[in-house]
Amino acid sequence: MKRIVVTGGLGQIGMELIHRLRNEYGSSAVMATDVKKEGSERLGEGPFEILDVRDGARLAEIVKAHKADTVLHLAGILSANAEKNPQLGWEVNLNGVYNALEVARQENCSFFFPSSIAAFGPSTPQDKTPQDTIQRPNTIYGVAKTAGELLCDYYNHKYGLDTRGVRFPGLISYDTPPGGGTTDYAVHIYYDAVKKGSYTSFIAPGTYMDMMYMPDALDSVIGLMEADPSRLIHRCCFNITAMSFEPNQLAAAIEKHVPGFKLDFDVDPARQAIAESWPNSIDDTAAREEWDWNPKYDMEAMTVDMLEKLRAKLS
Ligand code: NAD
Ligand code: AKB
Repeated sequence: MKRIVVTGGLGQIGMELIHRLRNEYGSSAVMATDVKKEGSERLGEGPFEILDVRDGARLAEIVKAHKADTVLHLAGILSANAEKNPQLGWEVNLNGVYNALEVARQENCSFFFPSSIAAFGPSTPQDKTPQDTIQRPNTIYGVAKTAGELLCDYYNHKYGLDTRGVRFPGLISYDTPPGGGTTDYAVHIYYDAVKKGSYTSFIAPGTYMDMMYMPDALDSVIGLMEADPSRLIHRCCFNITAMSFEPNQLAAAIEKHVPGFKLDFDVDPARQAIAESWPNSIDDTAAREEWDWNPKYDMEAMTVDMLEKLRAKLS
């Protein structure tokens, strides 16, 4: 990656990824875009353009003008929000991917697609979910992610486009709040632990989902995009994970550092149904074998760092 365009750059992932990419490749090499402008000042030095990914012609102008060789397509509507407006979810999450792939094809750019554990569904094997398995998701977010994965692979075999992607689990971070997903409870719990010493979870006890700390997620994007293509058997998308837990286990890890921390539950049926349709844990052997994926943070290391960073941020 030398000259990069990022869509959806002001979200939970984009904001941190752009800082990291600009440190690595230079500020002027990384063009940040998003449908909104609010928050763009937090990106600091480097180019920024307003872009709605439903507007393929505007995306083409930006990629051409930037002389980009890589498009990192992060723009999206997360699971819980997409379920509230499925039409918008489809337009942004699938038509947006199609537009971005077409531009990447015309400009011969490498392409990164952030799929999700949401690309699996109730009929997928739930434990140690294999890399290649049944994908019949029942959310509009998951349907668009699965279709996006297939489209990325199609562009690879049809046009030889260098498409690559991962199935992110729930991402946990302190810099930018999550954008309306099902795994957001695992971020909110840390904020409330620091602010109030207690948290009310919208996800029920016993609900296991894969999770990852943001520094590992950023490493995964760079690691995969820089990987030797001759080693890649898979393209779109690789299972990756760092941990799997249910709410009480996370609360116990937090309680070690926030004495007296209390967790209770007020379950949201909509988000609970989504969570139950996703795997309990996924198998990321293919990513480990094909591009040396190896996360650094487990639940304990993440908890220590999250609490330290949030105490500094919220004090
Ligand atoms: P986010 O909601 O925090 O950010 C998404 C960004 O996309 C926002 O800044 C939003 O303004 C922008 N956006 C929305 N509609 C747009 C449009 N029409 N045109 C251009 N930009 C638009 O999401 P995130 O957590 O940063 O996720 C980025 C990508 O990674 C998404 O595709 C998401 O599905 C995927 N992903 C995220 C997670 C996670 O836990 N954060 C897990 C799996 C996959
Ligand atoms: C969500 O909950 O929607 C995201 C995801 C796992 O895709 N965090």
